[in-house]
Amino acid sequence: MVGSALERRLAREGCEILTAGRQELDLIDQSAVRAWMADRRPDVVIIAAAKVGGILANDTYPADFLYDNLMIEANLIEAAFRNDVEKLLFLGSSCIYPKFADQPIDEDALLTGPLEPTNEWYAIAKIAGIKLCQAYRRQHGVDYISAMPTNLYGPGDNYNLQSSHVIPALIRKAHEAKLAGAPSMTIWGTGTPKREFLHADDCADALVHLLKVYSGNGHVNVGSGEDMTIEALATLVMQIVGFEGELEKDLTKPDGTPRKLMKADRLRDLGWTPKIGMREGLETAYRWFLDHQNMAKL
Ligand code: GFB
Repeated sequence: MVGSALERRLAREGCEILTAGRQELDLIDQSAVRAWMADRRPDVVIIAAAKVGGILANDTYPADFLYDNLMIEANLIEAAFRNDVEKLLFLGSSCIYPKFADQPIDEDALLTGPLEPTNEWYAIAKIAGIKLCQAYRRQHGVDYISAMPTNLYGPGDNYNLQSSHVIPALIRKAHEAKLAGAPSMTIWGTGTPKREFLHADDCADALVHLLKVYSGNGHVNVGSGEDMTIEALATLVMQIVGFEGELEKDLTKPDGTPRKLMKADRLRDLGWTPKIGMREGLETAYRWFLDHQNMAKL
């Protein structure tokens, strides 16, 4: 999802875009990554690839989330260094911060408290990615930077209900409940956790901005600066989809971290603000789902 958004955004920049699709390159395979990098020799590398998923996938496959992400980032960063890549941008996640960090979460809250258990494996891998960039910068003087996006959504999202994040899950559930004429749809947990969301196209725009203007050691939060409860999100999705039934709660499913609104000041001070509002963003995501239902249901 983020890689495609970056391709759309970079098309306006007049640069040659090299992509490494899943079929073409296994990012977990160190020698394949080294060979690809030596052959293509990019000037800039953006690490948008990762093993990602929603709260249940993170909680169910801790080994995959830790191992795959450590390997992907370590292989890419080392291969980039060996091939004199001028600039590298590593993407992390807002789950790197402590479960009970003060809100909104400042970049400096990193490593100040225990992580949220449902996604600590993914978080540890992403923290290691930040530290790799800082270590290569410190030891080798290279311009490797890190950005921490909030929960993202948009075209190309994963709509599998077992592995998806909350927005695609709610879009699909509301759509299917509407078609079935169901009396209700079910959300996981209490509906009280708050989340901050950003459209993938806004995220891509922020990342290109960072590549142009930022060369610092510290990671930068990439968010909208606003959050909402899961229940409010579900109500908005139901309105957009046109499902008028009731909302049920499955309390056997986890809530995860109670809140993770990130402080947006660093990115705003660097001259970037989001452009796509929640309603507009959700409408475009729903349209993409309707146009790609066969693919989205895989
Ligand atoms: O988006 P989500 O799966 O990830 O869940 P996290 C956000 C909130 O939505 C949680 C609730 O409180 C869920 O319990 N929720 C309600 C649902 N209904 C549903 C549903 O049908 N599906 C899903 N998936 N959630 C992830 C991390 O945490 O956020 C990752 O696990 C990553 O590592 C990502 O950082 C951005 O926001 O809880």
